Amino acid sequence: MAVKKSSKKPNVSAEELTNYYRDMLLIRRFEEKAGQLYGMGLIGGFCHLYIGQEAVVVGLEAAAEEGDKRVTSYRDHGHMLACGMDPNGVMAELTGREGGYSKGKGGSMHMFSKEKHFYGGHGIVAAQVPLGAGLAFADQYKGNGRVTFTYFGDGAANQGQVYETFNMAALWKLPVIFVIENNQYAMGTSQQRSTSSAEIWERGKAFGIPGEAVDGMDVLAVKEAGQKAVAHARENGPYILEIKTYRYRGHSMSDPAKYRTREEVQKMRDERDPIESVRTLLLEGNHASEDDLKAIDKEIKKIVNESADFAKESPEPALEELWTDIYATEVPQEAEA
Ligand SMILES: Cc1ncc(C[n+]2csc(CCOP(=O)(O)OP(=O)(O)O)c2C)c(N)n1
Ligand SMILES: [Mg+2]
Repeated sequence: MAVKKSSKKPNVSAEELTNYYRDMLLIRRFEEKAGQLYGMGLIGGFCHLYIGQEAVVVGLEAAAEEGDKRVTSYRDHGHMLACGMDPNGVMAELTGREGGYSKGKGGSMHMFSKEKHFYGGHGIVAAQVPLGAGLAFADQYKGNGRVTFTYFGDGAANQGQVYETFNMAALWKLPVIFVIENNQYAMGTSQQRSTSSAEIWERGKAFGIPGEAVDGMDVLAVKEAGQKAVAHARENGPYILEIKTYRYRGHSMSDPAKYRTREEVQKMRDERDPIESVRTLLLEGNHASEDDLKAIDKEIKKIVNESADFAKESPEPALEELWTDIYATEVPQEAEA
């Protein structure tokens, strides 16, 4: 498997490395808290955690510029936090409260932020892929130089609409990066059982779309590949990043996880954890002390605990809200760039 890794002696500042550590830790602790609130019955419906996959969004956000867009599936909390959405608003939405990004009416899978150029949160597998190409089409039409990160899973990669989208994106040279988050499982089905080829990104070759496989447990490798993909997409059209990653938790909170062994998960946690490896780089490079890292941990826990308190204190939406936000009341004449 030709997976791109970053060099062991990274050309990266202590500050940058510390930021990646902090951003990945925020996602991890936020997701752990969401898991707890789910267990307490404070979050209803579906809830798909991102634990294990943090380096993917953090690495790619490091390659994005202001105004670039992102769209993803239902496993979306990490994407929202990584692009700068407010943890309070995300947690309040998970708990179905008024202070949430969709006023408590969307839940885990249906959040949106025009301000942060985050276009959801989609519950239908692969449905966001043509939408991502559509966002890229709009940017190309406006000539604003923006790119769209269109995230989807290894399971979604077996959907027909992905290939209809590849065709049009290649034909029109749309500024889109197709990010396949290959976490090796689609719900309860491993990639080996469901997918004819191990290297999903190679399917782009049939459409003339270049791409590569990337080590998704290495945030620096993801960032490097992301920068290359962004440069390509801005000038020449679509690019595919198949990011090999792993989810530690079940598919959703209601997954008995009988399709893999505990040992497999433990091995990944012990040997490949993306946060632990940045921690090691920080300590071994003398960029941070144990105390510095403890202070970051404390700071992150505070943010996450505050988001849980905010969510619990925010009221449920009023009954009248059932009748709002159903139809668009305004049609934008000229959307901003
Ligand atoms: C069109 C459609 N078919 C089936 C489902 C049920 N479903 C939800 S997630 C999922 C698996 C997707 O796996 P993958 O794309 O690898 O993403 P991951 O959950 O691993 O992030 C399935 C089959 C759905 N939501 N939509
Ligand atoms: Mg998957």
